[in-house]
Amino acid sequence: MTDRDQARLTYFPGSPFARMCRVLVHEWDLPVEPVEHAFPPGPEMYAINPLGQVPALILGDRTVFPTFLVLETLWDMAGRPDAYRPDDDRQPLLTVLQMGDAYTAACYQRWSGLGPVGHNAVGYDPAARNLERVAATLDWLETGTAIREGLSMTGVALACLCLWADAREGLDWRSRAKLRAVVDALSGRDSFRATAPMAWSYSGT
Ligand SMILES: N[C@@H](CCC(=O)N[C@@H](CS)C(=O)NCC(=O)O)C(=O)O
Repeated sequence: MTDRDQARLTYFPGSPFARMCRVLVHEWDLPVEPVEHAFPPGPEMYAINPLGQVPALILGDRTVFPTFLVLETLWDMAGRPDAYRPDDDRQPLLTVLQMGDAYTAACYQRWSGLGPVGHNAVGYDPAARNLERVAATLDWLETGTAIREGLSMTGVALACLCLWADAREGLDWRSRAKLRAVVDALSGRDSFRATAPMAWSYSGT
């Protein structure tokens, strides 16, 4: 059995990062078995990925993480289709993924009910700053050339984050016409329909 035959992908049903990978597995019909894990993750997740996070792509005795490398590996397994052009796409893809880290960090800070516990020696609110980063990155994508129509890895990453925001906290991404067109088109694909996150909202109580 080759590494490719043994491929497994860890995911939580709600995870936007894992969804990017699940979408591509679906789109490219890759022999990768999605393996669902419970959220919040237990300590056993650290044995798979030292960051304790999904997604991780298990290829025999090699485990690939974080998301960026999982996406590049899936693209490689698919025969390097045009959905990713590394010279042009590496920077925007990584930037979108880091925007996702900033956005999820801001959301989780709020959903965990945490507030100030002492003097703020940093000079800004990290959650607010993360949301500023998200807005600035969306503007950068809207005005630049990084997002292409159709199936692209950067577009898939962006769409999974925007649609996760719709299913959770809410984020004003639809006011950006180019991003809206790309995300709306992707969201109608079977791969997106098959991997949609369940709705959830923070009640604050
Ligand atoms: N920067 C990470 C982000 C992955 C991530 O945030 N995964 C979330 C689910 S969307 C997770 O596993 N959260 C559990 C935790 O952080 O303990 C990557 O690129 O893989």
